[in-house]
Amino acid sequence: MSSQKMSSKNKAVDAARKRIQSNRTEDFNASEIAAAIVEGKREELAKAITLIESENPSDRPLAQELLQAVKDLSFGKETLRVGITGIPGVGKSTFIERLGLDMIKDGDRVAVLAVDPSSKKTGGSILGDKTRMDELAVHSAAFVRPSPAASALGGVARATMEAVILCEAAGYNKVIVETVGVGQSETSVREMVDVFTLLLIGGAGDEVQGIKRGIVEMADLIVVHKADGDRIDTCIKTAQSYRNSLHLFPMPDGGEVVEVMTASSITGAGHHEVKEHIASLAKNWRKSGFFIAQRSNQQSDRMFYHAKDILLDKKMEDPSSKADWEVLSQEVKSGKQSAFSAAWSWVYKNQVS
Ligand SMILES: Nc1nc2c(ncn2[C@@H]2O[C@H](COP(=O)(O)OP(=O)(O)O)[C@@H](O)[C@H]2O)c(=O)[nH]1
Ligand SMILES: [Mg+2]
Repeated sequence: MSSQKMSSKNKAVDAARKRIQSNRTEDFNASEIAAAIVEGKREELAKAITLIESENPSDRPLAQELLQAVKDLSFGKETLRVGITGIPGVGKSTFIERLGLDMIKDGDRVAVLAVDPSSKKTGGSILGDKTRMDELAVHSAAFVRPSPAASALGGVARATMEAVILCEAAGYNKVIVETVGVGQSETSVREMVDVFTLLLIGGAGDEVQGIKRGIVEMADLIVVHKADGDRIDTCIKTAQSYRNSLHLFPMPDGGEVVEVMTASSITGAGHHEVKEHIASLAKNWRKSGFFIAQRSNQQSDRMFYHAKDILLDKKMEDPSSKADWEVLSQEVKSGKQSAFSAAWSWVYKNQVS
């Protein structure tokens, strides 16, 4: 890196630090915060996640400094990332409360993060006021983080990916990511977890459940949830019909059959089996090399998404480029230009070197 580039990067880090310091009472020192996170200080972890969730591009230099400092301090601890998806009301949060507490009984430390694409509209979050994780949220071996009310899904997903790393550095060896199974959010959650679990309701067809075929194909494990009371038989039937239709799908890359299980988070039935199955998938994948291969691919995909964001931010920083954007986006809105041609001319008109 040239000394000129280095000093402009340092300037940006300094400026971001000053801005943050002026907003917060205490000093923000990336290496100190990183050390505190690795020691397991929850407040520092929460503060760091807030920084990486910031939508303000001027917070990015400090965020990357912090992430690098954390990476330098944490060494290859064995961790497991579990994604839980399904429509609102399927019982994801209730399921996670039980799964998380069971994991803690096994000696794990558990972090729960949420990705909620609807938070922009509602201003709320899936974990929000009704977390349904009452016990987990206050447990000393758990860290429960509500979904950020960020504007762009890309932003939420990017921040969550990095939050996973921060939680692991803080000693949470199990990280559970909750996401609503509508929209595109589950695609990005798929890309940040090791085991992707789909929760379904018994007796309802795919359409009713808002489940796109593609999501079923992405799942490593399907749980027909709320298998209790007079719903048990229906749930068993639904599970069987999914098992039958999964036969038509190609064998997943990991080489493990997609199990369809039934469970209830009220009675606890099936929970032990689900937890054990998740552990056995991870174990088999570690043995076969698939676990590491999947994580490495996810790492390089993340670099790609980050680069896209950074390039766009960089171009927007240039005032004339920003002004062009406004003009062109008006033309797109009024139908004068196609979105593609406007984007093309915007990118090539003011090339930022
Ligand atoms: N009968 C039954 N109800 C459940 C179960 N799990 C959750 N619920 C209920 O389903 C509703 C939605 O649960 P919640 O965890 O908030 O769902 P989420 O929106 O998917 O996170 C709540 O009223 C829960 O009490 C279950 O296993 N059985
Ligand atoms: Mg929920």
